[in-house]
Order: sequence, then C-alpha cells, then structure tokens
Amino acid sequence: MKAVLFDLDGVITDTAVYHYKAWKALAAKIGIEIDEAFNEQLKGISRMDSLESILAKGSKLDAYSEEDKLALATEKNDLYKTMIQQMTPEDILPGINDLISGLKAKGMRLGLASASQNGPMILEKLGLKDTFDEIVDPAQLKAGKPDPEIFLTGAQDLGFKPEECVGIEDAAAGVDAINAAGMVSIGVGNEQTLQKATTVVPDTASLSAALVERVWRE
Ligand code: B16
Ligand code: MG
Repeated sequence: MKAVLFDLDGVITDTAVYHYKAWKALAAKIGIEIDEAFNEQLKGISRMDSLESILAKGSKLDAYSEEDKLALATEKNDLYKTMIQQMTPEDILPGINDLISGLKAKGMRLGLASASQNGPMILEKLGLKDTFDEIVDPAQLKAGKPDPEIFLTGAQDLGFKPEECVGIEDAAAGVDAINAAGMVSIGVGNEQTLQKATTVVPDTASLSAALVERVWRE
C-alpha cells in the first residue's frame, strides 16, 4: 500500500448533513419533497446531477431550462456555503486526525477525491489545506462518481497504480467508483448501503492506519 484517497463530505467532515439541508430547502421551494432515504442517492453525486435527480423525482425535469437549472444549483450552493461558513478544525470527524497522522507516519501519500467544488475552501476552514499531497479538481473530470475517473486521476497524480491505493468513502456511488478503479475500498456508514465495499466500518472513529493497512493486505 502506497497511498490513500479520501472522500471529503461524510468522511473527513460532516458536510453531508448541510448538503441535505440545502437541497431539502431548495426542493421544497419548487414543490418537491425529499427525505433522508432519497438523499442517500445524492451523496457523492455532483451538484448538477443531484439537481437533475431531484427534478426527476418531482417529475419536473422538463419544467426548467438549462439557465433555470444553473440558477437553482447556484441558489443551493449559496445556501450551502452560508451553512458551512462557521466550520473550524473542531468539525473534523472523530478519528480522522489520528488516521491522517498514522498514515503519514507509515509513509503513505494522501489524496483527496471529492466531487465537491467547495473542497479546497472546506479544507482551509478545517486547517487541512496542506495535509494532502494531491487534490483532484472535480471540475476537470468528464464523469462523476460512480465512474472511477476521480479515483484513477488521484492515483495517477500521486504516481501510483490503483492496486497500490485504498479509497475511503461514505457514499454507495463513491464505493462503486473506488471498486471500478481497481482499488481496495473502505466504506464508512451503513453496512447495507455500502455492502459493495471491501470493508465497512460504522463510523470514522473506527478507522485507523493499522485497519486501513490490514484491509489492503487481506
Ligand atoms: P459541491 P464528496 C460530494 O462530495 C457530496 O457528497 C455531494 O453531496 C455533493 O453534491 C458533491 O460533493 C458536489 O458538491 O456542490 O460542493 O460542488 O462526498 O465527493 O466529498
Ligand atoms: Mg462523501
């Protein structure tokens, strides 16, 4: 094992809850109701793909022009950005700082494979700006998760083969992306939702450098 590729939202920090709240408010405004079960499908999915999925749920996919959709996505993002303004290093999820330092002590290289265009800003707020050796820019990708492109790009940027890397994800689409990239996958969250992962742990506090290495070796 040479490198670990991290998802951001739901793994390093709990922004997943803010994405959900912002989409729920935006959806309600246009007469569409979404719940937590539906939200699982949005995790790891790009902003525009998430909007299309919500519009399809409300049978309103054809009701908006591309310009309207862009305005709706911007409105959600503005609301989301307001919600995350107050984030500090205290918002790093339990176990993540120890995991990062443990992996670094083992000489592992670290990459960020987040679909979020707000990733760099969030890392700055968390005080993790200089922690990652490579940060994949999701705006440069042709396909989002579950396509493996983001993880393959991360491995390539770090200079390693996919089989030398482990990916950590909280979303089913993200686990599918890691697996399709030919990497070992660790899911954080519900065992049922993330059943395709090589290993699932219930929460970030259960992660450790030793566990990641063990899962890779198995
Ligand atoms: P933004 P991840 C993903 O981040 C989120 O899970 C997903 O809910 C969000 O729509 C996507 O980023 C895009 O985020 O609107 O900030 O560009 O889980 O891949 O770190
Ligand atoms: Mg995530």
